[in-house]
This record gives sequence, structure tokens and C-alpha cells, in this order.
Amino acid sequence: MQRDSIYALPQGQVVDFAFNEAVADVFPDMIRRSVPGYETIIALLGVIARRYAQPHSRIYDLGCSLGASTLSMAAQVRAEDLSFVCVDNSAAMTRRCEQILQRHLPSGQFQVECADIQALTLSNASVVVLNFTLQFLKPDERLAMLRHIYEGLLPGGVLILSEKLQFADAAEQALLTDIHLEFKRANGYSELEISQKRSALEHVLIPDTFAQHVERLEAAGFSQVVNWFQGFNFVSLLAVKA
Ligand code: GEK
Repeated sequence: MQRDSIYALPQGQVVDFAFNEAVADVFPDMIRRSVPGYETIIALLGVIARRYAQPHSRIYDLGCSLGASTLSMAAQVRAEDLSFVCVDNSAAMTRRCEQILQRHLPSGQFQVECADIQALTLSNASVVVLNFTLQFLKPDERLAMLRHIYEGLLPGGVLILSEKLQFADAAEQALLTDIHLEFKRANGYSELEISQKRSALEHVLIPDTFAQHVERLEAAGFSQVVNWFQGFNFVSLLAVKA
């Protein structure tokens, strides 16, 4: 695994974060050292998919990056005739994702598309995963995305939604932000790396509160929303279509 040192040297002007070749090269290391609980979420969402995957249906991995969620689900699901649809709008990611999945899954079982997930037509889905992807969409376009997913889900289908959270209570926000910084330091990121990455993400990753997520999922039609995992200011929700 290549180590992430993208923000290790001072950058005259920190530009907005993008999922480019340099990021794709170090992505597994970057996300593991930046998102508390990432590896646990990946492993456990496979178990959730196992519970909800319906025979002859599709499983969508939206904002798939290198396909970690798909690999976990593929290792767990037991229903027959499932196909995986992995979508990301970064060609640097989808090229690598295709190669990784080819090494692990039968070729007829998956497709990798380089596309905007907002322009996708979903159908016959039993499981949809948005693992740390919705937070990169414009806030006013997020409800439409969830409605779109809801439409494409079969009855009894689920959305697994993982996100960075922000908190309405200022003290809670300050505390969990601080603990998250400590997590990054503990994983070897310097103060310079932490502050340059924060500037790069400022206008790119816009987190919502837990209440905003629940309200939006319900507005999209989901009948049950469960918080199944939280690591500091990162959460994963399970939203069920009745
Ligand atoms: C994992 N799910 O390893 N359309 C398609 N892809 C998008 C869009 C969009 N509109 N916006 C962002 N992306 C993965 C990790 S990373 C999370 C997901 C992170 C893609 C973007 O190119 C990137 O690959 C991914 O969403 C977000 O479980 O880096 O914090």
C-alpha cells in the first residue's frame, strides 16, 4: 500500500481536493488513516448486504473509488444471480477499480462505470451503497439523489449511507473535531498535512447533521432509518424501503 504524503510539503496555494491520479495511488492508505472505523464499516457492510441481497437483483456501489465495498459484499452475499454495478466519476479510480475487481470477481458478475452517480438510472436494486460519497454532492442536490436511489430499489431493499457528520451543538462539534484530529495525528499525519487537507476539503466535502440525514432519508421515502455504526464524527446509516 503506497503511503499518503500528498500534503506533507508546504503548498503555496492549496487547491480544492480532487480524486485525481495522485489521490487514487494512495487512496487505501489515505482513507484508512483519515476515516475512523473505515475498515470496520467496509467489513460490516458486507454482512448487511448478505442480509438484504435478493436473488436476481443488482447491488450498486456509488462513488466506489477502488471497489472496497463491492469486494466486501461480494465475499459475503449468498443470493444467486447477483450483479454488482460500481460507479465513480473519477477515471483514475474506475481504471484501478476495474483492475482490482478483475483479479477477485468473475467478469460477468460486475461492471465498473466512469459516470456521475446523479445521472445514473438505477433499477432492480436490492442493496445500494453510498460509502462516504453523498457528502461530496452539492447539498441542494442530495435529496434528489436519494429519491433516485429509492425509486431504483426493490421493496425490502436498502441503502447503506456512510458520512462524516457535523453537529448542531457547538461543544459537541468542537469535541469530536478535536478527537478526529487526534486520530489523524495518531495515524502519523503532521499538523501541516492536517491543515492543508482541511483547506483542500473545505468547499468540497460539506457534512450534514444526523437530523438532516434522517429527515432527508424519510423525505426520500425510506420507512426505517437505523444508525448502525459511529466512530467519532463518522457515521453509517441503514435506510430500508418498505
Ligand atoms: C469506499 N466508497 O472505499 N459521481 C460519481 N462519483 C463521485 C461523485 C459523483 N457525483 N462525487 C464524488 N464521487 C469508497 C470511498 S470516496 C470517500 C468513497 C472519501 C466519488 C469520488 O470520485 C470518490 O472516489 C468517492 O466518490 C468518494 O468505500 O474519499 O472520503
